[in-house]
Amino acid sequence: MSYYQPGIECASQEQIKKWQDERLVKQVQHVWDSVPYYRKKMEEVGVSPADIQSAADLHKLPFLTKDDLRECYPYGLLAKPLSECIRIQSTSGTTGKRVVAFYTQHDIDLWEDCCARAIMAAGGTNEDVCHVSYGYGLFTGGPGLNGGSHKVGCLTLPMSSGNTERQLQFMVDLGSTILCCTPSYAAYLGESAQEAGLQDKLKLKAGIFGAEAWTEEMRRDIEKKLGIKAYDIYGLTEISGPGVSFECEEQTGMHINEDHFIAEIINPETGEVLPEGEKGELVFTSITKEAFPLLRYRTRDICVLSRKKCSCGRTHVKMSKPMGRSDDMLIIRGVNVFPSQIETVLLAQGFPPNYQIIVDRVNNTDTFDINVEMPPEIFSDTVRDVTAREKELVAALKAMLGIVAKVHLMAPKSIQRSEGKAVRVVDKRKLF
Ligand code: DLL
Repeated sequence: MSYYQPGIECASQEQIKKWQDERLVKQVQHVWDSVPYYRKKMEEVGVSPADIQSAADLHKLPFLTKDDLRECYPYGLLAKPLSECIRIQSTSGTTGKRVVAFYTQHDIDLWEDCCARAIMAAGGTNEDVCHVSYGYGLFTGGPGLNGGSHKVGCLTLPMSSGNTERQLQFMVDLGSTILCCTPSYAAYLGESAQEAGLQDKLKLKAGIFGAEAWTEEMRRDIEKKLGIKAYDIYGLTEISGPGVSFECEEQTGMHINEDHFIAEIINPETGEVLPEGEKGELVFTSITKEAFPLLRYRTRDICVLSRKKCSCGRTHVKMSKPMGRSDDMLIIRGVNVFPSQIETVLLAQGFPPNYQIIVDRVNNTDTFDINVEMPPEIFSDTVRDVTAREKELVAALKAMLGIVAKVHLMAPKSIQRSEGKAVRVVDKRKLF
């Protein structure tokens, strides 16, 4: 079976609307019947399933946020009995603020279909060797693209991330033609291939890169180093994982799989729904998922939607690359990091909450430094003791965030105080 589904991906606007209307009505009834938390939220705003007759009524439903997910952790939003759920995935990196998502077999199927569509849009067929270097495990990148690759019928290499030398060796030996990983890792693989003189031995033709922001300059750099066409892919754990939207050959935005997800753009301050073409926060409603069907979930990603006709023939709405966030989450080396997690670790380790996070991108790799003021008692310790405290702090931060930060311990009162909001984050990356 082909996962480029002209009947679905190129359906008329009327057909898409019909699917969305019917599926939304069913989905609202499903969550009302099976999730007491949802029912309460809907009752609080005086809405019942009878009020939702079509997608035009979507705005009547309350928003759902990460805070709701945390409040309901772990099983509070589950809409199917555990006996019917077969998988859990979780957001990248974090421990303190982990979000868990559940899947039935049906949910896995539709997620893998979405990833298969992305692979087909990048030119993938059953002749391809698909090299998946996204992390496997709780992170959705590896499992999602792996499943999509199987559905397309590619020969799938479940490499996961890391061990760059072996990645390149397999790429050459097995003739990988499609690479799936974060753009940062793709850039690193490209650089390493160049250094090892392997560029001419690579058979790669396309790459499917996402999970973090990347610029057109970075795209060109990766394309040149790996000799490929590089495609963007977007998604988030809460809405299933990668494949919520993906680029086609026109590369003017990512088609959202509208038969599964309804997208809205809202004003992040007021919650007002904005007309097509206006920039705002992206909100998703999943209309076909069974186990973890989120309605009007605020992604915090700032985007623009466009229904301009696409030369590829797909009719599904396109979203721009995310242009920022409406919260303070940073994505560093593909991992979601909240400044509040860093503060939690500092306080637990006996440091004052006087710190500054400095993020930059050097040679397409994120650098992550944290300047931390020492309390006077540590400052007066011997150099050896201070070094030991620094090591402990680095380890505790790694345990919390899942990535390593370079910590710089500084003298008390050396970080500039602010008269207004403290400037906790200095993000020097050019991401958008
Ligand atoms: O990053 C899922 C994914 C895996 C997407 C592999 C693409 C490829 P989370 O860890 O839950 O899930 O992080 C979701 O990452 O809200 C965006 O802020 C950001 N993000 C994802 N894709 C892109 C992209 C995965 N293509 C959060 N460009 C989202 C920019 C992206 N940001």
